[in-house]
Amino acid sequence: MGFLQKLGFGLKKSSNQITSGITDIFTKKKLDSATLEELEELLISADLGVSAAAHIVNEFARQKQDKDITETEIRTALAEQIRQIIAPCEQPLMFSAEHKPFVVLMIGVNGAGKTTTIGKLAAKLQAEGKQVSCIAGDTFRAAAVEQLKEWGARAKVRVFCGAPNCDSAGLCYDGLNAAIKADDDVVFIDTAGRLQNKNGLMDELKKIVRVIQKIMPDAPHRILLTLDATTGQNALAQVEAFKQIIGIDGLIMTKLDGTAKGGILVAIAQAQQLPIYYIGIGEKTEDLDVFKADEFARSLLNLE
Ligand SMILES: Nc1nc2c(ncn2[C@@H]2O[C@H](COP(=O)(O)OP(=O)(O)OP(=O)(O)O)[C@@H](O)[C@H]2O)c(=O)[nH]1
Ligand SMILES: [Mg+2]
Repeated sequence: MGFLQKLGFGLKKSSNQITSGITDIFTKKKLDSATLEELEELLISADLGVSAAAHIVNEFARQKQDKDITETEIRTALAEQIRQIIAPCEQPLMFSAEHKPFVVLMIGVNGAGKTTTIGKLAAKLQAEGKQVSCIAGDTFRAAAVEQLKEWGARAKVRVFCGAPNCDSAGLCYDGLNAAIKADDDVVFIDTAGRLQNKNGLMDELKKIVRVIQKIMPDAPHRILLTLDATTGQNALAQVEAFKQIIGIDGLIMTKLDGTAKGGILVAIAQAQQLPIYYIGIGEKTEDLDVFKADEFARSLLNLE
């Protein structure tokens, strides 16, 4: 199965909720203001957010009101409205050779998929011929280091790690120096999602940035926030929190497979002007791919 097929498959719970809702709303009914209101509520309940839902339905109504249209036409028109909202987020992440190494700091709450996504990206870049290393900055949990090491072994990528519970920023400092010495093209820094408390986590992230800037003043070249789609509306609050404290260059949304909350990607695109570089639809390397607005919008409406 290709990524697109898998995406359609993974988003089935989200798209079924929306499309069966559309069927219920429009069966034997006219496209009047009451049905449009129901449609808006449906999109809100599918996690697209109040603002995006209102915008989509208004545009849809402007074009289609009082016209006799089939259900497929309704879905196609909605997919196009969604595509327009999320299209600005479709931007390639260039692991530019101008920076050597190109340093990527991966952040996000615990369980969001940071370590897994680093593993997948490292494997992909390695396969493309880039020299990659990973720094196991999550020194808080021994299992986190092991997990990254397993990915590293699979991808044949070096993983830099320290003693259990060692200072994370210090480890990142040493890891980046090692990467420079080894002439790596790309370095991924894994971070902890959970510390004693939120302030502790945020202070540690800021400290990591300060410390690596002592070696490379323009690093990290990307700070990527990993978001778990299954958390729904809470993902919006996570973006805000990390944005305020350390700043974000782009997003990666994981676990779009098997959730009914895939619409959250649309809410985030509407609320934030941030690139969505990759989406994850499973646990394997091939289950991560670049975000394509058209594919996503059509899959969310169960269109081929
Ligand atoms: N189904 C699915 N599972 C995923 C995806 N991405 C990650 N996972 C799984 O989610 C779980 C958590 O992923 P991790 O990569 O450990 O998350 P993390 O952000 O590093 O978590 P902490 O280290 O605890 O902060 C793992 O079991 C992953 O296999 C995805 O796109 N789809
Ligand atoms: Mg982790």
